Amino acid sequence: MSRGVMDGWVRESFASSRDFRLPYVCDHEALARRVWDALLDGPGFALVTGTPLATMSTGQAQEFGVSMLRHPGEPLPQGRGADTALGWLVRDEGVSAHTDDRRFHEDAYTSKSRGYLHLHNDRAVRPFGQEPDVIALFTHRRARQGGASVLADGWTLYRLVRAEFPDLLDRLSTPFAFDRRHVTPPGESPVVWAPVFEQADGRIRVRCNVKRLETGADLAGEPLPPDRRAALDALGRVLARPELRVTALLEDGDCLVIDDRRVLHGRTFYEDHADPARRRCLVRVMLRQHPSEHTA
Ligand SMILES: O=C(O)CCC(=O)C(=O)O
Ligand SMILES: [Fe+2]
Repeated sequence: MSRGVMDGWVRESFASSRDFRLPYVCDHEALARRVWDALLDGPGFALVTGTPLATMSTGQAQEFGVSMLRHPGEPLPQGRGADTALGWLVRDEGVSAHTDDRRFHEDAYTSKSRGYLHLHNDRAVRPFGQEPDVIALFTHRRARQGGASVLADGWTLYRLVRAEFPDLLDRLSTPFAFDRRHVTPPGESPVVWAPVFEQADGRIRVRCNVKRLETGADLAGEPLPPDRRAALDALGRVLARPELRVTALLEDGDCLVIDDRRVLHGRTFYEDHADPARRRCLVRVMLRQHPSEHTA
């Protein structure tokens, strides 16, 4: 890996996926230390290869994912009501993120679709009232075709916006409305307000989901003035650059661990197996960092 990854990486920063792969070890405490090194002192993500979760039933896979990650952080509940789980199943349940007229479908759980997912971080919308520091995506079963993970560095995004659109950076540090209709906790507002970029503990933190920023403004009843619209357009234009993206096709058993405060993730469209028992299924775990790790 090239030096300077702490300033932000681009695809060329990695000679190969070996630069971010970590072989699974059954000492989960030791694994947690390596994961935190990659998250806090490396590129902000790690691909843990070869966990035993691929050979388990789906229920066991959910339990294994949660227990493997108890060392790095505190797993957070996801879902609403009876659907709540620490290990959330990401699989196609027939949901489409787009309506028939190709409009984005704001209420859909995009994690329950097989469509393309644009780059985002989960914490941007405070899903189910949670603010995860880290998310992990375990591949229980991969798709027949497609469904690759796509990553982009939020620190690179920040650096490029600062260099190329300096007058828009201030706007992005003020609160924007995010539409979270699909993950609103009961009785709470479907809009959350937060800046795209903020500083915490001497690091930049990113909240980005361009689609949900667009619909968020309408939902909040506060159409974007031209300068804030221009700031979101700049964000979208920078994020669209292919040279910023790393794409990784996860094998069964692989687990992608991402610092959700820094690195954005997305997914390519996928085709599933006809046999329901073989269809793509990921277990998503969201973590809050244990206080002791803040000084790691
Ligand atoms: O299906 C995937 O690879 C990612 C889904 C996703 O972004 C999520 O569940 O947060
Ligand atoms: Fe996500």
